[in-house]
Amino acid sequence: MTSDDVLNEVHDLLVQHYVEDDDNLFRFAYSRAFLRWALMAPGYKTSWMCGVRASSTGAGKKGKLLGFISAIPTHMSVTGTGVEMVEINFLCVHKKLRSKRLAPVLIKEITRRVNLCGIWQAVYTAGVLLPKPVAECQYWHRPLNPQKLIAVGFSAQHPRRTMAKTIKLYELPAQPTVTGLRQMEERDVAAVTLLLGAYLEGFKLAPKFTEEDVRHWLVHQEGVVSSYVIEDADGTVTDFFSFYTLPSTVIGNAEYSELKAAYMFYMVPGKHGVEEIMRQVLILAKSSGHDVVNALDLMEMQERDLFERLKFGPGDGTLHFYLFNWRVQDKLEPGDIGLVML
Ligand code: MYA
Repeated sequence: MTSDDVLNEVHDLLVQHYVEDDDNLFRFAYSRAFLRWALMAPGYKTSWMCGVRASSTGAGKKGKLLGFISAIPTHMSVTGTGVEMVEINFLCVHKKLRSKRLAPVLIKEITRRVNLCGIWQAVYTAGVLLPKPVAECQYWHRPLNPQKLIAVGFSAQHPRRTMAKTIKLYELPAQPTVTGLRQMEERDVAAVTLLLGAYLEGFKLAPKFTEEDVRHWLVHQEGVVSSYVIEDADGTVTDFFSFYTLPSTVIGNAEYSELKAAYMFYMVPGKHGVEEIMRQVLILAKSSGHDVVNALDLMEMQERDLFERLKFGPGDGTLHFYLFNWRVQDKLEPGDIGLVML
């Protein structure tokens, strides 16, 4: 990831071959800056970014990258026990090499490399159902640009609602509506670490973030992670929230090539409730050119009513959470999950 060439190779493999929706209309298109952010986490190791290439085609030439998997270190709290583990992400095999059991090879190899460092547990999420999820969460979607979402087939047009009425329905104020809201900066790291640490203790599966983690994951980075704090009149930070930007390629549409989605990331409701905070996310995501806000029904966002009041609609995707080599007594509820993976 420190080399632009390798970053480009991973980026290109994922843009062309990574996760698509069930109807193959959209494919995640992580930006280069996003991949650096996601993979160069505190404590990252280059040996945990594992690729498979085709044989070299000539002297000094590297073969094409055909498969990839990554691990980053994380300190997780699982039903009250602290566990050093890794987050596995970006497992991808070139479309022409599918169903040849390359994925199990990548998984075994990353397991070996992680084990070499004395780590025996992992957490990962996937849309597919594998044995055996510790939790299942549902996606919700809040249109910001309904006209485009309908044109690309992301949303269906309501049969008895005109486009003008649809646009009006999803209108939002141009500016945030709470006072004391500003972008999170480096100087907020200590306050946000304390607030978030205390908040995440309330969940059965959640990371434990150090100040270094918060600096990496949560200081505002334009176009990658958007983070905000809400301050009291005396300058005390009372609330925090963030979302990340993950575009998707619109496959085979003549009019639009990309859908710009914002995903709810970490938040700490304090003086303001979850609903008020999510409303600020909608406003800020809209004013920064996003087409849709996506959220999972985890943390305090499990209430159907809450999503409906904010005009989110339920998605057809389920995200399964998995733990490798760690058993939880009972299946966790979405409201037990305080972890957001990218
Ligand atoms: S989730 C994102 C996964 N990526 C995509 O969906 C991108 C598009 N798809 C592809 O690139 C391929 O279809 C993939 C499979 C690579 C997914 N997680 O090689 P195959 C099993 C785990 O013939 P392919 C993410 O990144 C499948 O059940 N296993 O298949 C988290 C079958 O196994 P079995 C999966 O389609 C990844 C086997 O692979 C997944 O060519 C966490 C077939 O292999 C999946 N998402 O390639 C990985 N999909 O026969 C686990 C299929 O047994 C980490 N399979 O049923 C475990 C912890 C490791 C670290 C431990 C450290 C201590």
